[in-house]
Amino acid sequence: MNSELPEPRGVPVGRRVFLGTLGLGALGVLAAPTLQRGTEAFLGGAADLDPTGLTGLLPNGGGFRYYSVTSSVPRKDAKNYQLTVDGLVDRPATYTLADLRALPQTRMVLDVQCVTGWRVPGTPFEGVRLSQLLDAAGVRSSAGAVHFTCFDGAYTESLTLEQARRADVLVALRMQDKDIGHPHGGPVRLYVAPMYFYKSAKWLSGITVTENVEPGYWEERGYDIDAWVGRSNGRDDEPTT
Ligand SMILES: Nc1nc2c(c(=O)[nH]1)N[C@H]1C(S)=C(S)[C@@H](COP(=O)(O)O)O[C@H]1N2
Ligand SMILES: [Mo]
Repeated sequence: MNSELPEPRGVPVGRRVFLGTLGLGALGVLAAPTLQRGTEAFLGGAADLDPTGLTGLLPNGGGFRYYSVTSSVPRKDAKNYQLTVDGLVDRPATYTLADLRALPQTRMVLDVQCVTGWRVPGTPFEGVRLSQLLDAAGVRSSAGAVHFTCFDGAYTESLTLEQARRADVLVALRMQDKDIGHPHGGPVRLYVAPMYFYKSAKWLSGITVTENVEPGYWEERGYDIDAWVGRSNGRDDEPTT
């Protein structure tokens, strides 16, 4: 399957239902998972053909689309969020949200580009440089890559160690100058500024240093592992960096 998502053209139901719930504010967010299940049931077989599920049809505000490959994702916050760093490192570590907030934060404002075509201009992201967490863990000389896991229980991503050490790769705590909310992958998501947005794994829970690149969720389904915007996936978008 080499199709991340269809655009919502021709399927106005999910969009209309979700826009209705947005008006309810926090209540709408709480209600969204139920509505998603209802929408999936309504559209029946279409969901079977789309590995992302119909969550991809739901607008996420400010030009973003809400993407999840699972039908529901547990909620994590400062009380129960944990990020583990392990694998080929000398000092495995576990970070709470407070731990991450106490580290130096880097803010960047660049465009976001999804491989299906949508782009959101000038989006602030802020967080801890991944390179800082890798340095703190003491990456062993045998290591060549980093594998990322998520608390949705399904999504994964990968970078080479060289890519992971770039200054524009963040373990992001804030997006659009707000703490990252649940729909956008909060409380912590990866942000890989120069690559298509599928590299920016939401609901990040694990960073494992590995010997070789292990293709992520979408890469196993046909997308490029080296996902530079404008230089991969057969696309010619304007680069984001
Ligand atoms: N855990 C997880 N991370 C994910 C995805 C996902 O389905 N699950 N989708 C990816 C894709 S394809 C995109 S375009 C962005 C969407 O981010 P948004 O939902 O904040 O717009 O998240 C990326 N990270
Ligand atoms: Mo995407």
